[in-house]
Amino acid sequence: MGLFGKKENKNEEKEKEKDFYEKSKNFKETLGQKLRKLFGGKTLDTNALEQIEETLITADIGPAISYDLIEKLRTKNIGNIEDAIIYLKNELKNYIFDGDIGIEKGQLNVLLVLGVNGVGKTTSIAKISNYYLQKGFKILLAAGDTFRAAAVEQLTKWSQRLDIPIIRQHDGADPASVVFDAIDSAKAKGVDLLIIDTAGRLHTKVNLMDELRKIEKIIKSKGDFNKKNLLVIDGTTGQNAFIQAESFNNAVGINGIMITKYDALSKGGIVFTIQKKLKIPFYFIGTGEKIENIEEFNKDSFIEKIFS
Ligand SMILES: Nc1nc2c(ncn2[C@@H]2O[C@H](COP(=O)(O)OP(=O)(O)O)[C@@H](O)[C@H]2O)c(=O)[nH]1
Ligand SMILES: [Mg+2]
Repeated sequence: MGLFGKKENKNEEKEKEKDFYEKSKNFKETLGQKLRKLFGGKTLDTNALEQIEETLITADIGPAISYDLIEKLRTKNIGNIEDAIIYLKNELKNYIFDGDIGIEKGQLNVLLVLGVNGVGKTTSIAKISNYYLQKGFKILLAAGDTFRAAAVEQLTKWSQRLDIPIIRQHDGADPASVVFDAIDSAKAKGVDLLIIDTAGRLHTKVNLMDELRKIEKIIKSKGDFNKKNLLVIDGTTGQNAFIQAESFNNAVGINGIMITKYDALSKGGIVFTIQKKLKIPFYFIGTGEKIENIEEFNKDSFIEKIFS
């Protein structure tokens, strides 16, 4: 699968996707559940260690890290899975880190939300808005995904539900121009947080990364404020999410990541690979389709989740 996956035929695909998540919820097993099912009550021998390694890899933890972990585990003479899980949990904490998004009230913060179609950008923007609304932030949204009429509508609906203003132009408008207006408006209104939605794929000949670079340039030209690029990745897509992180990071730079769909089939291990290779912090986890299904990323509770 390429960077943009294969999502085209919108509605039908979306319905299928929903169906898939609904069903998969019942089958979702955490890494901990899998390990306990395979090895509970058994003595861990060399064979078992190899199988544990495989199980880590299927949870997207990546072959290099999985290999490291198992080699360390081998020297410890741990005989049962519960002790092995305790050991793995502790070790894995060395492979990830917490990040602080660094958004404070009383100044203009601009959050540029990036990611391929369908990962959950617009939904995440609604969740993040709600999260900061509760902290008393004054928020403004910008409908920068002008390439799909439905995208502008979707964000507009959220803005109505949350009762926050939105800057939008006509479908197909230049997103850089939307961003230009949005920053002026944010300054005029004394907004604490401007959140900009972007397209995940362009239905024109324009290259997405060029388009994003243009938006970046406009933001920079608007002065000096706290600007963060937030990449949204779908936790169910595994290694493809790593490719996305690498591509967006190379093109425009990523300050932090939100991993979504952690309630669905997510294996979560991709967090380790991304942090090891790209050293990018995770700020939030999306744990469902509802507005309140958002958590701040915390490495200890993330590891607990994986092994729960
Ligand atoms: N289960 C689940 N679904 C999510 C989550 N975040 C987003 N979605 C769903 O993913 C689909 C695509 O979301 P959308 O925000 O439109 O993605 P975008 O194309 O990146 O803007 C929608 O059906 C959302 O409800 C999440 O954390 N968990
Ligand atoms: Mg969207």
